[in-house]
Amino acid sequence: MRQKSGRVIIGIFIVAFFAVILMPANAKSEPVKLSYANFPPAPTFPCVQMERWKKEVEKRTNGKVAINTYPGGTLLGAKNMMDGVIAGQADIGCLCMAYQPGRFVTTNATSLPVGIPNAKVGSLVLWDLYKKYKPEAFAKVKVLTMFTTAPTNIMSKVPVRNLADIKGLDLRASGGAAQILKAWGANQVGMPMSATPEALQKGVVKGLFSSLEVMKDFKFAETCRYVTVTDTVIYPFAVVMNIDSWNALPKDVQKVMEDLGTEQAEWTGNYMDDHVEVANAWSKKTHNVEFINLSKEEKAEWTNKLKFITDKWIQDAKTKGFPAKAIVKDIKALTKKYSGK
Ligand code: 3IO
Repeated sequence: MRQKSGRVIIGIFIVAFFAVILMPANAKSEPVKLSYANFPPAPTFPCVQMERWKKEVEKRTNGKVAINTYPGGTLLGAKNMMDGVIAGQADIGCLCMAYQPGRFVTTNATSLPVGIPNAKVGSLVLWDLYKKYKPEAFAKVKVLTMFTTAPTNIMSKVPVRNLADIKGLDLRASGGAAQILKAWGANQVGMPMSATPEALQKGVVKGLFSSLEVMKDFKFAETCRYVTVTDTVIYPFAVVMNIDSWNALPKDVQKVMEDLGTEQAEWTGNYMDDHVEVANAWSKKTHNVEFINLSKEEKAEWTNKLKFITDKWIQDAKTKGFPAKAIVKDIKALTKKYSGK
């Protein structure tokens, strides 16, 4: 009797011993490590949202995952972000879809001139559009969130007050925004944002067409002393994850990331809208940047020149087999919904 209970006690100790040395190794001390690549420098909005997402995921998973962030194209650059993530060179990557307009047809339709008023609305519209259509372009990745910039404006070294001023002017833009510049008669030069500081410095371009927070975050206000207020189209972004890295995650970690999708889109939109305000005040105060408002008649002419773009896009996308009319209709309806109209 005594001997038997002694063996039981030893048995319990052995089980407890292995439980103690094995369990923490699984459950606690070894977080899943994920790399997250981004193309522009750390102070810019795609990286600010990246750090916020990292912090939230690490917090909400109680340290089950550890995310290493790589801003500034140190792991993947602007144009190989999608393929790099698919190939597993990074677990997660943030990309600007405008840099590959033919690849992301459905989601890039949000950069048609349909009047998205700000980044918050843009981000929620884009994210809903993605969830509705689940475009084939993302079949090989897990999409974690999407968001947009605030509407685009002209930042330039020379003042642009009318269509005559913009005629033949070398201005940088990508994707949907590039088409807008062409329609206004500019000499549109295409390159990712990350290549723009050097192009401006070398004089390859005389300005750019993007959201205005870059005046501060890239210090473009040092060379571009003029802003022409057009508030035209947004640039759409996506955050994607390697599908094997995603499938390897514990279910509860996946849930944390999925639950963050809409919240992150809205957070980033809000951050962008607020930050544009901060940057505009800074540009005026620090570099005496002139904000040029087009007269009503002038503005009408500029808007007129963009009228063909959406119809042309519908025709082209339809030819490629996309439900183009429905996509545009949905973007317009979602824009109304989130604008509170
Ligand atoms: C952008 C891209 C990287 C960092 C900051 C940014 N602000 C607006 C954009 C949009 C964009 O990708 C572009 O090319 O204008």
